[in-house]
Amino acid sequence: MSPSLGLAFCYTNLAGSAILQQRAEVRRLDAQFRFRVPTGTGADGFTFGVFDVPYHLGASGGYLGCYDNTGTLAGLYPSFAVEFDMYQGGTSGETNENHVAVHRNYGINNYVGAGPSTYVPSFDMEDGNWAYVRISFDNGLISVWMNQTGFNFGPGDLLIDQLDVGDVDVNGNGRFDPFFGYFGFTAGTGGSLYNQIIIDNFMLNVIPEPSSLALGWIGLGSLLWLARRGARPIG
Ligand SMILES: [Ca+2]
Ligand SMILES: [Ca+2]
Ligand SMILES: [Ca+2]
Repeated sequence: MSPSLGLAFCYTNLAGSAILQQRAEVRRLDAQFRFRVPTGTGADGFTFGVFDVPYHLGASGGYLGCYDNTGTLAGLYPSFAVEFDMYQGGTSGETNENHVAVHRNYGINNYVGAGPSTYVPSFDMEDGNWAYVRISFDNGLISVWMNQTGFNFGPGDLLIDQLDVGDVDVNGNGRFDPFFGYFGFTAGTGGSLYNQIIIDNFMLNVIPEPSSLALGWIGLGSLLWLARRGARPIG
């Protein structure tokens, strides 16, 4: 039986993260997992991201445990995240409560692409059924596939197609350059909550490059839970 990760909590206004404690070069990677949201009152969602530190934890609520709510971090550190957002918040320009988006550098307003809630799955992510996800990243271009039928993704499951994350390494040249980072999940609850966001069948392949550290395929058992008090203070 595959290990599972329970993200989110039976309490409001909390943030959490589970981040692999092994640093690797962020250049090409492939990740897949499935998730479901069985119970709760509807907020907020989670991210799969690349972080500059192994203990990152952002703010709760619509910040999804990933983003900075004070501006202390936003724009300053190499990072990006694919968010699975199931609550329409009032502060980030969202126009729906069921979207996937790519944000960079811990900024809730630093979304990549056409709009903060442009990429809408063909199903309701909080309907309690398993949602299957594949994320691929290739030298700055990120693609996301999703369905509710299984890991055999077809062209119709492609939700985000080679979106350019841009200068996430923050060296100022306007384009992606490889950097070293950490991989994992974050989540947040707000005034409403999900009792659980269950993630399993997680596989990550950080694809080897000459002269770089290869992680190979790893699974969910490698992730480490972090408590709120163990995180970098941002607020
Ligand atoms: Ca969002
Ligand atoms: Ca939201
Ligand atoms: Ca750059």
